[in-house]
Amino acid sequence: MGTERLTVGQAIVRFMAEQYVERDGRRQRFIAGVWGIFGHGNVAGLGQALEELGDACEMPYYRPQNEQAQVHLAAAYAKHKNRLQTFACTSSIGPGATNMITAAAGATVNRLPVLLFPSDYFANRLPDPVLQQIEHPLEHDVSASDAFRPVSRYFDRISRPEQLLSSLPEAFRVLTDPAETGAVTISLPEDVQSEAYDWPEAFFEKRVWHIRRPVPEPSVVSRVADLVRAARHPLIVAGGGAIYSEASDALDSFATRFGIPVSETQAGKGVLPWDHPMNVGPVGANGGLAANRLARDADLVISVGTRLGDFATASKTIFANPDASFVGINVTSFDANKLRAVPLVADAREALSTLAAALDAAGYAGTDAAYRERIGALKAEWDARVDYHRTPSGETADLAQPEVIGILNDALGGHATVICAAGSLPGDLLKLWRPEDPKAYHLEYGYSCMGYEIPAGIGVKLAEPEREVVVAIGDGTYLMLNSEIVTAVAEGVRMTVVVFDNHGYQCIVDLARSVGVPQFGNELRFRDTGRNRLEGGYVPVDFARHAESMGAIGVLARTEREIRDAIAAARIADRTTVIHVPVSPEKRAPGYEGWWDVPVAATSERQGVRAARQGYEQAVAKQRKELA
Ligand SMILES: Cc1ncc(C[n+]2csc(CCOP(=O)(O)OP(=O)(O)O)c2C)c(N)n1
Ligand SMILES: [Mg+2]
Repeated sequence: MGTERLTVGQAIVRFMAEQYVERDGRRQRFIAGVWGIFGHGNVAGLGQALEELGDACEMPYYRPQNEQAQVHLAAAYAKHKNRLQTFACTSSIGPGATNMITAAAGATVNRLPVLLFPSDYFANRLPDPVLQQIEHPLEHDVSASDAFRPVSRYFDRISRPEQLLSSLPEAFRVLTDPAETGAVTISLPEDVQSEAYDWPEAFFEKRVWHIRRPVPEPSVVSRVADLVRAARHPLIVAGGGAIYSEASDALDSFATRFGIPVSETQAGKGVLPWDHPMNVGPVGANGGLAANRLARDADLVISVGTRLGDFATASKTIFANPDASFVGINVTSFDANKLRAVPLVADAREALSTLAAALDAAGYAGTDAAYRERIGALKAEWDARVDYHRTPSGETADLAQPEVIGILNDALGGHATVICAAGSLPGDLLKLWRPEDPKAYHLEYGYSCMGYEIPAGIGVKLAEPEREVVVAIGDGTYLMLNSEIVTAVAEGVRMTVVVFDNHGYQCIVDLARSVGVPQFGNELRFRDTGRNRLEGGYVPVDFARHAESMGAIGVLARTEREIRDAIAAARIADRTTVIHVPVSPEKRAPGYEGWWDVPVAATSERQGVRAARQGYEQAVAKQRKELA
């Protein structure tokens, strides 16, 4: 077999171009392109390679404004593609590399594949310390890139070119494995990146990675079927895995045939359309009235493709029935075993259809009429609450956030993808947004990383250009990471960014109040020099003009009419539009019998803190510690 002489950077580009995935007989390229910011670490390595080979390999290069953002973008792209395709990201050494770590953690937490190539200091060490080298005094082989280790599902450092021969295939195995996927990091010393090697030609042959759908073990299926048949009030909790596995049809028929209600997590919302008779809405700390009441009484909880984060379980208080049994359907054994569940380790779609067949074979007819009636009544009550919150009341000077959500959702319909990640919006969207397909609701609420939203909008738009995309973002979050608007403009991406301006971090204001802390540091206020605190007037920010300065269309919209007009114009605009909507700092959707464990100071001179602590101790007492 012949060889081909290429640099490490060139070999990576050639290799990535030949990696495909296949699931259910559908095949596609896995790496859609490479995002990167160049510096001395990668300009002669991956940078040179992309310039020379990118066109021939159909491996396009994209330039973000910030390395963190490119990884968010790649993760969002992968999420919208149900993990069947992603981007690779390259950075220079030191700060360029560490900028990617936050978003790498987000990808890993959310089980989304992203392939990262931070650069690293010289393997030959001759120029040490190279610009941006940390120089750990004790461990000479430690570099900034080592900080990727705890946030990656696979990490390697290439100190000799031939290490790629084993490292790259392993990287793709992890990326394309539904149970192992997350951030994969291959750190590339800047000298090695441009060194040449005689690669075996076979290394660049087309390779198709099969995305497995593990089937459940028959003995566990029959055990779970027994539990379902014995249950009177079963409840399904659907998470992101149900969407990635494209299990909507299987879940629909399972829930409909057996009369088992489906509640949803942030990642799972949309797996059934909001108006599906068995969709009882969100569960947990930010849950709705229907799902939370059903969860409280459920005698069997079947989770499907969820990591059961504290928001979904209301910090282990929402499944309050002491006799409840738990079943965990998950492709990842780690998640399937949570809540001490009977673990049905399998692909969500396969598990649901196999379980349905087992129940049919056992002659199971589903839940009784009384339970189905209760489900219908609770759902109707919840839908009416949602209507109520979404309808403008005229009670506040500026529109309230839930009202703006209603206006946007009505104007855009149930197939536009709404994107969000942090602040008070995720909770309100979870309760109030009404998706009509599984790709119409895109929340990053595993890492809840402020800054995900705008890059994610670009990622979703690149994944599905025909889709209407609306990024719902708080003012505080916008101020943290907005520069990818420039990228959206450069790439010709048309999306709509709606900035909910309530003068600061209002969800943390709410949280501070709940732990007895008065207003402190969370609003965007001038310094009151007398008190030396941030207690002056609001700092005004003109978000529309700010967006205009980056090349987008900027609009200020205060009323329902203005928002509707702005959305209508944004839909036919030739580029990205940013709509600045001032909203009431006070009014958000209320809680519905959920709880979130946030500790309260155990001692304080302040009466408010002591009162909050008392309430906290009562709430903590309801936590199901045995489910830890
Ligand atoms: C990167 C990052 N830093 C800090 C936090 C903690 N945090 C969560 S929400 C929030 C404030 C968000 O403010 P804004 O976007 O204006 O939304 P609002 O709460 O006003 O709805 C903060 C600081 C976070 N989630 N992510
Ligand atoms: Mg805000």
